[in-house]
Amino acid sequence: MSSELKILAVETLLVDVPTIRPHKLSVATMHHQTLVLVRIEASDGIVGWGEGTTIGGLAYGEESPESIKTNIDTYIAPMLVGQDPRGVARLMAAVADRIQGNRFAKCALETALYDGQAKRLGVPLSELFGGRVRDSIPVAWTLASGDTQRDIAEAERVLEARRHNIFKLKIGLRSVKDDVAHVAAIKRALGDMASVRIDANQAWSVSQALDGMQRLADAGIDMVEQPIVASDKLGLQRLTQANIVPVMADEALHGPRDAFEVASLQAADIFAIKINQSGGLRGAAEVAAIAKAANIELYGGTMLEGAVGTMASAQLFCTFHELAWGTELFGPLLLTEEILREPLAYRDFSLQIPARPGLGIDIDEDKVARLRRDR
Ligand code: MUC
Ligand code: MG
Repeated sequence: MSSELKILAVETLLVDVPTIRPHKLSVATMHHQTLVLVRIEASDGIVGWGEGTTIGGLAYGEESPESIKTNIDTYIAPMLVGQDPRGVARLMAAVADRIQGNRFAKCALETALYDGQAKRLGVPLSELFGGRVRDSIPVAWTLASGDTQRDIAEAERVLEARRHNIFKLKIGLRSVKDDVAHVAAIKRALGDMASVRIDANQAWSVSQALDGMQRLADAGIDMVEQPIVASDKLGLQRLTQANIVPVMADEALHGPRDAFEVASLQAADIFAIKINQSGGLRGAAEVAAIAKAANIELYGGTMLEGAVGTMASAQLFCTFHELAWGTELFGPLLLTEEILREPLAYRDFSLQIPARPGLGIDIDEDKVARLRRDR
């Protein structure tokens, strides 16, 4: 590699964007999302973008938007500036050797490097992961207004617009009985036109989960996501092996090591693959490979990222041979502000994946500059 090409700057931007309505999870109620964007500029003029967005400050994970920015700016960016941007694997290996944890920060940086390198090579990012097997992917919508009638109206609206026919319901704040009544009412209203699933975000005990899963199965719910605390993999194993309704692991998966443990224990039927939770695109691809080897089905998860993280995820997920449960890559649709010159294309219940080089998106840098928090 020529030594002339260098990384000139690594910039981390915090961008606060209001949500279209309150988004209620068992761990947090979101009124806005803080996008953590990374911009890497190289001496050939190529700019790569990445995203390390999380949910609810420190409510969901152990990295906050502010810690991601501080740790990149203070510790990781200085390792990258002046280096050749073409050696993505080499750079990320050096970062892994010297930086503990910080999966979201690493994901944002790795994505920005891959975006830049794919643009340099003139190929979509998916090509760096073996090439795509599909040009669009199904996208679920999360109903989480906290109000049953409002959720039903919202579901009917997006179903009618052929935007989503898979719905994930956020529960865990109320009693199991009240939550199930809410879910059952929505499923009754939508009938066979939609797949309805729930995500309790770790809210239940094992016994609550066994009770809740039976009631949910009776109501026609297709799958339950992370019903119990992430660290209890044996509990997840009990729920999976109870064989009531398919169980998806989400927060239990922090990269390949966890994936191996959950797969070895046969503690999930489905993995939610998330690029940020996995520490980057390569980590996520490894999680998916472990799932495949263990005959665990795949679902493309989200940390409610904006357009950058959403498209990075899509560019990876479209390379998976099987994606039995679709994806939930709807993050940008939950936000009131558009940061792309041309919005992502959602139609026919799917997200269309551009074939242009890199992530295939065009960031409106003026808009981002207006929305960013840190100056
Ligand atoms: C999660 O736990 O899956 C995904 C969709 C949504 O509404 O929240 C996220 C996080
Ligand atoms: Mg989840």
